Amino acid sequence: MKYFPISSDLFARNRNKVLRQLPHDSIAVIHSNDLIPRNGDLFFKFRQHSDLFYLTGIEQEKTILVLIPGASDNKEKAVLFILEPKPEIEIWEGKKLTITQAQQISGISHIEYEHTFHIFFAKLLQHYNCIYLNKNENPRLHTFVKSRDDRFKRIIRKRFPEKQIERLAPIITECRLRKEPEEIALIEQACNITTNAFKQTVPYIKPGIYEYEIEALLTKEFIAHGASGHAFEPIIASGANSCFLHYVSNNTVLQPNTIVLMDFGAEYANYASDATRVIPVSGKFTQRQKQVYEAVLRVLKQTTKLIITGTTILEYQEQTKLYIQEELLHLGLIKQHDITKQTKDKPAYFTYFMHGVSHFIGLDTHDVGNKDTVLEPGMVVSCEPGIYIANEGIGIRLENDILITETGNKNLLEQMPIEIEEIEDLMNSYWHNKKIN
Ligand SMILES: [Mn+2]
Repeated sequence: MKYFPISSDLFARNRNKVLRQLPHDSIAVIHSNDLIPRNGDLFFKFRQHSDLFYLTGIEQEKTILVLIPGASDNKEKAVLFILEPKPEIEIWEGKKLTITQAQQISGISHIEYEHTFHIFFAKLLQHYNCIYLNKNENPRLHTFVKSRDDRFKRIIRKRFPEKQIERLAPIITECRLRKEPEEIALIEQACNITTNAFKQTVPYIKPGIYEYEIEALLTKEFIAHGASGHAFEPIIASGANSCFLHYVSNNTVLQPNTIVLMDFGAEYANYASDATRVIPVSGKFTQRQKQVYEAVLRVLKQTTKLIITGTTILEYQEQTKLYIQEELLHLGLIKQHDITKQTKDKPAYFTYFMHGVSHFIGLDTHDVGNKDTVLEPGMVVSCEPGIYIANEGIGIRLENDILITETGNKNLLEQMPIEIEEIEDLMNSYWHNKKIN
């Protein structure tokens, strides 16, 4: 791993949170992610299942965690199964975790090899009737691909039809929402790497370079500072591309006097950051670009103030829409009569602002948590209003990562330039220095 070791206390605390919510006469089983085949004999880069990482810190395939809240010995409440290291595999793939290493990382004392799992599990089932099984319940996920958890559920249903199966996802989701201090520190580290990469990259932006050159500079800075890479496919969208919300082709050449929207974030120790900034390609915003930029910046600042304990994303998002509506009137993009005659399904602002203003951030960029989750200290959300004017080729989105605290909130990207003067200064610093030297 590329990051500093995380204290096993964190994973033990996380497990205890889940254990406390499980009925005494039940057990829970959580599987790792699969190695996903790519083509030929290749696999996609492995990324651990966020739930399994949250509960163990183990970043290896074929890992299984069993939670047994009713175990009389505290040390038997979590049992972990890992891949058995084999020299003939290690010669190709490098060292796999030993049991001692897995114990140090996870803080779990009872660890066995994965091929013994089915014997252990069959014995365990003689004493338990209720099994909590994990599932990715993200409402936005649509896939035919079955996870190890999905396949395991099918086996249980077939082989043990008399057993009662319960959903584990709501319990883990509830726990993952509120971040422990160590987790906040890791998200902060991801944000700091992202901020640094932005400052290093922006001075190189100029007309004639390709969007992917910006992506390459960001990637270099991420990896060089301990990130595993991008937390999500970076969006480097210049000119009219900035109005396509999830544009990731990044293959257009930057034109003079246009803008480039960068939506990007480093992943550190499996924790995400998520930032968006907009840069004037020629070093200075045009009058119109500046107008739209300042409108979005005002909405960002107004919305940020609303992100406090007790509210929900759904609640303050309604307010954001009103702020945007107001700015659109000032920009001359909509008229008062557009608002008067708007319907609930087709509000006037929607042509220019068509996405949500926030999502939760954590082990996943779009982390667990819903729009109606009541915010509490320790939760982290994005704040990302935007205005997209397709026929002018101007899409402005500005995004910070906001930690909810006891006393209000904290912007974890506060060191990343965002004011127009800051952006223009940063943009011109490299060429300016060149001239001096
Ligand atoms: Mn985001």
